[in-house]
Amino acid sequence: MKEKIAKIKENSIKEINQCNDEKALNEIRVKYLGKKGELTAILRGMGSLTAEERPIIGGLVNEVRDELEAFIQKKEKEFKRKELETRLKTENIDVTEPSKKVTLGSLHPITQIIEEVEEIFLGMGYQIADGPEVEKAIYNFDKLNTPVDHPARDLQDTFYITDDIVLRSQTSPVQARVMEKQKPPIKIICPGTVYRSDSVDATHSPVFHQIEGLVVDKNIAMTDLKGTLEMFAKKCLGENTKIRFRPHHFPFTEPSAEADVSCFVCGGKGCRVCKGEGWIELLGCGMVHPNVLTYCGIDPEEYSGFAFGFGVERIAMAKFGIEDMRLLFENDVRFLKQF
Ligand code: 2NM
Repeated sequence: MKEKIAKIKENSIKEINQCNDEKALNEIRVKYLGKKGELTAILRGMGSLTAEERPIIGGLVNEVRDELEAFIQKKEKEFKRKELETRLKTENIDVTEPSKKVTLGSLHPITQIIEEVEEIFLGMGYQIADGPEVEKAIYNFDKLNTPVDHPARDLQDTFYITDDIVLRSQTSPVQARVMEKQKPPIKIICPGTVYRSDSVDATHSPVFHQIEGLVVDKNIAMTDLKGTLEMFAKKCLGENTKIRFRPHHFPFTEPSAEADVSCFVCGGKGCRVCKGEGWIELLGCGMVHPNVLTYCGIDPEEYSGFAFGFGVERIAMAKFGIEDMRLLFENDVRFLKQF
């Protein structure tokens, strides 16, 4: 029996020494130490031994098993180290290889206009304000002097979430919120996304962008409005730009006006961009209605203000010569990267 164990030990050590990968090593482990392995078989057959032989043979088998196990593990570690070495040699990274080219994007034309207008008004001492796009009808309409029977409140024109919550149809609710919170002087512009229940065509989209401005202080007059907007038009569209005001109506301003600018493409002679008019409609504006001031907690006897607003898409289309608004929303990079 002792010779048999010695033979098993000799053979297995020889095999382990000769094997050269982990798979073969594992087969050796199964062959000798597995459930049906040669060494295990000896332990199983111990019943036929005498009481004196049993502890001696048992001890010997355990000794050989521990030795083999340790040797196998040592060999296993060696294989693993060798494998790592070859991987480190073959998978090394060439840090001198030129990297993949990253293409740099550009700002969306809408974002470009918003940032340009922000720069102009920041330069005139304005602050930039924003607020929720899902807005209370009170802020979108009531506080802006827009009565319950006004057509703008119609389900046909405004997206209602509930009876008193809407997707804002203008950014003026931001201004109502600022007036409520902040004492004059107030000088803000509010750029942002607005929503109206319109069908998509070359000049309409249910989602578009507006920039509205608001100034409230003591002794603010129509001349301040006109001077500010003239300066803005020149900075935005060129120093030779002229501006004209036509009477209009808005519920939140009184008096109200629309302002046109001389065509920045033809200078007023008439061309494709101004459709032969020489003038391009730029924005709506007016003196803040005393009711709006009152509803927002400002005393119209002490303070007055002016406000204005325009659609960013319209300006972007005119400035970049884009004839279909849908191009601004389809986000085809081949189109966008031209600007
Ligand atoms: C426009 C035209 C005219 C406007 C009014 C106000 C507020 F909050 F003061 F009442 N914000 N914006 C306004 C006035 C907006 O957009 C065409």
